[in-house]
Amino acid sequence: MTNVKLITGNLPGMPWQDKPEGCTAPVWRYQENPIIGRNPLPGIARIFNSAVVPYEGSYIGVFRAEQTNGIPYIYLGRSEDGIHWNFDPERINFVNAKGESFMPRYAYDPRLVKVEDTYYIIWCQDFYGASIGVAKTTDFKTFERIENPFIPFNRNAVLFPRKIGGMYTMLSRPSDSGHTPFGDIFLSQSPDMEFWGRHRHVMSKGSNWWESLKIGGGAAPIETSEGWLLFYHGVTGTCNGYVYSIGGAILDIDEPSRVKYRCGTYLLTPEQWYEERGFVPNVCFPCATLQDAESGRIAIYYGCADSYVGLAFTTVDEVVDYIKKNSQLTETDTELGIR
Ligand code: BMA
Repeated sequence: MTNVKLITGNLPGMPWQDKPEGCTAPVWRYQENPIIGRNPLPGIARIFNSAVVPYEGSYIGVFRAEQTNGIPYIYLGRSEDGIHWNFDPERINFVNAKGESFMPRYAYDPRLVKVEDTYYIIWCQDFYGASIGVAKTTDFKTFERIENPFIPFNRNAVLFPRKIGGMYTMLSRPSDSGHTPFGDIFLSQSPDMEFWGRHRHVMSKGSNWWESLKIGGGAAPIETSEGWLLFYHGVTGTCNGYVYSIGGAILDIDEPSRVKYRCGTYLLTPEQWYEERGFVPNVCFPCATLQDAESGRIAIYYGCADSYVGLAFTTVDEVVDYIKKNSQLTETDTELGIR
């Protein structure tokens, strides 16, 4: 039994490795990382920053696949164990409501979230500037794009896995057209996944140095008895470029624009060769989790150095305890976030 309850389903067969002997960190890596290596498919140079969900007794995922011409698209993958993946040879064919092909010009950093009976894919795409695209599916055969939720520029949109106060709720990170050197997390709500409003500020970039440049939502928030557990990315700027680490926060369950706890230290930072070395060095970029309510286990899927997919593990007790013990909050964290 866990002290902190995961208010999610059970997933006893999910990927898992016990914490290595002597490890003092709250989150530990899968020993066989990376789980997806370079050139995973003909015409695809790298897969990273990708999201998975349990589906019909196994796993399904949406993968950021960088084609050999450098343009990213989203590919579907399936797995029996959540570790070894088979990818469709062609990118996902998004359609409009009439069933006609409706492809984004590019698509990257997908998240995949089930709300009620529908799976939503949320990604970054061109909308006369970088912004957010959304599609829905119930069968992973037809992927219908719905209205773009936000005007440019915006990235890192992450949907909550259930309605809050009767509203679909999405985090996002307003940005600019380039490699944005700033950025806070905001929240917006919608009655229908089409019209978005009630915008609230959630968290600013951090006062601690590892997240002093910008932050962005990561995996879909996980419902727990302490609030919404959010794994996000925090970025620092160095003389050699940006460094992306994984941070943790707990948001109020009914008013998630209020941060209850926010870890002053990172949970995972680039240390291994596959995180430090790659197309973009020094990137740990969380996009999804799997969790098992019974055991409290959590598996985090994260992009590594814009080149690989890695897995890391923790338990809800351990990570919530760590975030609470190391919490440092500011006024912009705890307030409702409207001015
Ligand atoms: C961000 C996004 C991510 C990427 C990161 C590091 O702006 O483009 O997809 O992982 O930069 O390059």
